Amino acid sequence: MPEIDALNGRFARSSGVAFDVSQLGGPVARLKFGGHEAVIALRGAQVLSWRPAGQDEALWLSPVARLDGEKAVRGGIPVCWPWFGPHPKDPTASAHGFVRTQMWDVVATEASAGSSRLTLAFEAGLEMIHAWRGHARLALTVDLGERLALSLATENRGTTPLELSEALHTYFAVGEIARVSVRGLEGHDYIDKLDRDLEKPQGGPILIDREVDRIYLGPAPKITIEDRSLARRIAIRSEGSGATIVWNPWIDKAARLGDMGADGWRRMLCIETANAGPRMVTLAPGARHEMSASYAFEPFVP
Ligand code: TA6
Repeated sequence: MPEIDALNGRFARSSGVAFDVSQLGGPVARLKFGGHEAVIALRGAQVLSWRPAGQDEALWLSPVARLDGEKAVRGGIPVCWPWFGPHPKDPTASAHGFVRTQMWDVVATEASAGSSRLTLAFEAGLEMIHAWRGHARLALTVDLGERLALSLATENRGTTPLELSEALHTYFAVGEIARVSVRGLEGHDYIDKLDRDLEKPQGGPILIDREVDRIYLGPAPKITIEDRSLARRIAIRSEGSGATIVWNPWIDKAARLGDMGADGWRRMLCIETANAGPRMVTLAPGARHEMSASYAFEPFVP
């Protein structure tokens, strides 16, 4: 566990960046800027909370989340890397890679006139786990300004090409899933993970009235979540991403997961900026790849 006083001594930035131990049991960074606030767990480099000025919490977090590393924290913005979903070859490897339960290092912080910023890094070497045979440096930068912006950068430090799939697995808080529409993916084909991985076309806006687990193919520069019950719209912008996952477990899957609380499935929607499915990234030795997503509230009259 990193020493909180040492972290604050080196990286605290006036009122913009500070470190402490979360009541969930692990070290966190707290970013503040112009009335906006965000909390990032150092374990997993996982954003746990984003509260824009004048708004309720924008991210959903499991009521039983713990930061002890025993289990990936359900909610906030998990970092899925170096594979998305099940390991492509090893069924014993954990889903969504191995960095979301590991402790990351604080490498930089900044409080400027435009934002408060935190950069965390993780060195994934050969000794990591049997399912990984690479050497890479991973960095996640979280920028809290009028938007919340995340950038996930991978540098291949090995001597062979690195095959990569990844996601910022963002759990957005919604008032009532049945009163939400997702726009910006119209006309995209998607892989339906619940129907034999069949590829299907998306007609109009996405409405959620059952379990949905879809990999939408192709870059989607702007996606919006329109939440009629909270009367708010969240705009999601992305770069360096060739796929977007839309996921809601609905009733039965949520019950099987067992860590979503009584009606968590009604209060969340995952829109995940990714490179996944057929849209993998291949990094030559020494090459660097960056995937970014930013989130902002927009005026919305239901
Ligand atoms: O992103 C959707 C998904 O792949 C679902 O299939 C479901 O497994 C979800 O991720 C949660 O995965 P996790 O390993 O965090 O329980």
